[in-house]
Amino acid sequence: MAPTTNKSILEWLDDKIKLVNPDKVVWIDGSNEQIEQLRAEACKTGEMIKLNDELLPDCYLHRTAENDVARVEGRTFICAPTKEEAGPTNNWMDPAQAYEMLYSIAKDSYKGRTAYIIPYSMGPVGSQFSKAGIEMTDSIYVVLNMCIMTRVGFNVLDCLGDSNDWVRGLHCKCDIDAEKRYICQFPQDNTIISVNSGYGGNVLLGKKCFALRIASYQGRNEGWQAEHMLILGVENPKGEVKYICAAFPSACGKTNLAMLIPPEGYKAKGYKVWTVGDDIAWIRKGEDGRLYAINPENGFFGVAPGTNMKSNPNALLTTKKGTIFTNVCHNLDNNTVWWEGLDKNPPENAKEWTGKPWNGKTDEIKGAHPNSRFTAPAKNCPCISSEFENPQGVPISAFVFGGRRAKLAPLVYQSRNWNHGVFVGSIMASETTAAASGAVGVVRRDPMAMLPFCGYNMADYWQHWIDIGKTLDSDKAPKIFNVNWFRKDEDGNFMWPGFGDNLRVLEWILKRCEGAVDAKETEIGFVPYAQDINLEGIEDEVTVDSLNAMLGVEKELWAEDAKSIEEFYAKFGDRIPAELSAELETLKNNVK
Ligand code: GTP
Ligand code: SPV
Ligand code: MN
Repeated sequence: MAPTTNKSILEWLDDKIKLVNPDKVVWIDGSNEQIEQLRAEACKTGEMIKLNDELLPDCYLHRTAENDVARVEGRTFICAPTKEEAGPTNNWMDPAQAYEMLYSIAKDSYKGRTAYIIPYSMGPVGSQFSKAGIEMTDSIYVVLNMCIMTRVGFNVLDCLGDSNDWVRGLHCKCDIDAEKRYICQFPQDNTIISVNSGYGGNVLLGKKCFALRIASYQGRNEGWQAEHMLILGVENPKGEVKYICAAFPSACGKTNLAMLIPPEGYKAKGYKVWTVGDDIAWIRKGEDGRLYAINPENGFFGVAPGTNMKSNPNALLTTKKGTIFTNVCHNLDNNTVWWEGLDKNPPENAKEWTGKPWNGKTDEIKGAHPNSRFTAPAKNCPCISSEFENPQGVPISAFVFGGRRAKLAPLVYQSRNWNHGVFVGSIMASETTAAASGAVGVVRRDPMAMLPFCGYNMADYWQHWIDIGKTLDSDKAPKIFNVNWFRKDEDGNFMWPGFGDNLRVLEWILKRCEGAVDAKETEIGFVPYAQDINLEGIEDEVTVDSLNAMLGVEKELWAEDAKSIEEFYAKFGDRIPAELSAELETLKNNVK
């Protein structure tokens, strides 16, 4: 019996169940008993491997197909009524055609399988920020991941009542045929259909498909924002906590910044960092006129390689129980997991991520896939914020944009005002990473880190940012900054130590928000005076000269960049907000 009488849900499910034709239908209630039972079943079929219960209690390993290890941007579509509405940065398909094609792929694809129906909430159940979704899937892996990443349970249905405001999600594994893989969003229909994949961002439909692509569209219509942003709180020695939201592209340091451990000197003074979210922020104006953010997720789907007790101990500790590891290396000696950058001792008796024997002695074959990930409950995180469950969210002092850029972008700079800040976000560029299939290390424009995730025309999304700014009093609007941890020297080495030391930059950012420190006005915005970035404890790693080089604004490079921004903007025709065109003119004049 269905645990709801909501007609819109029952009708949709009835229709989709007829389409995919499962042997059995199971509602997911999120209970421990049910989760245990599904884990056992997945271990029996080999879909999951139970890991050492003493070292990694309730942890599992899963391997995806070798052709299915990352998001597939080329096969991700925004199926809006017109191509214009999807805009030049999205793939578009006519909704009627898309439905027809997807239904023909999905037809009877659950034969011999079970349909799992997952009612879930993005955001704390009942919060005014939150939204409900239902995902139907034929994958236990998806069920178990959704039970970590979202709030799953029948209370979501109770809260929803008879409302039609819920996101429909249909996932069909089919036979993981890469040629028939499609990730389709229908923003106007609150609908997502994903076929022929079993990988994270393609199939955990609450995450990128709903909480960013569909939600960004909803937010535009309803006056709020869905952003690819971490949320962190910085607690100063007086015990005051200020919150920052930061947008970096995939695998560019959100999880790391969100969980950072202050450098020794800061720790001694009493600084602390609290994690509210590591990937997605939903943002709306509060009654006091400030912007508030929640993390709609309930867990972390984090990049494994490079995570270690030095770079991100909080993330590593978060993965010690109740975690699903995907595409990492399996250490057969003690039935645990390993990845590049965990430590310097690759296991000698192991299986690499595809399941083939591996002895850790070759550099050519990696133990873990570069985009291997952990799915870990947020409540495991040693630095999880006390505000994590706060239905009102946390007040934002600053927005930070940033990407991977070996050259050009300084370590940090501040925009002159809100509209200039929106411009700074819109011109973000970053080197591509393994988070999506395709070439790695190619610089591309990735506005607000939303290039793969904006559910409508990016120019309209920028307009939405501008419009939000118009509703904010200037003393309440978050200040907007840009950072770049990835600037390289002539020899190709990172110039900034990064990770925990990034707090030194956050300190400057928060001081700027309070008006407590001066800055140098340059062609691109406000840049710190070198003496205002605290280098205590890292003087032998970062000299004042190299800091000055990282803070440098090279006019010729910016003039070139301005040309490329102009070309990028041209793709949007006259949809570009006038405010942003004006900012581009200012930049061109400044760097002439
Ligand atoms: P998604 O989950 O894909 O959205 O990514 P994310 O932004 O959360 O990425 P994450 O924090 O997992 O970043 C992973 C990569 O960034 C790893 O290769 C890290 O080593 C690298 N990284 C993170 N912070 C820093 C930093 O401050 N400096 C340098 N040089 N590398 C960093
Ligand atoms: C990203 O690629 O930005 C991620 C991982 O956070 S995924 O959920 O696969 O999109
Ligand atoms: Mn992400």
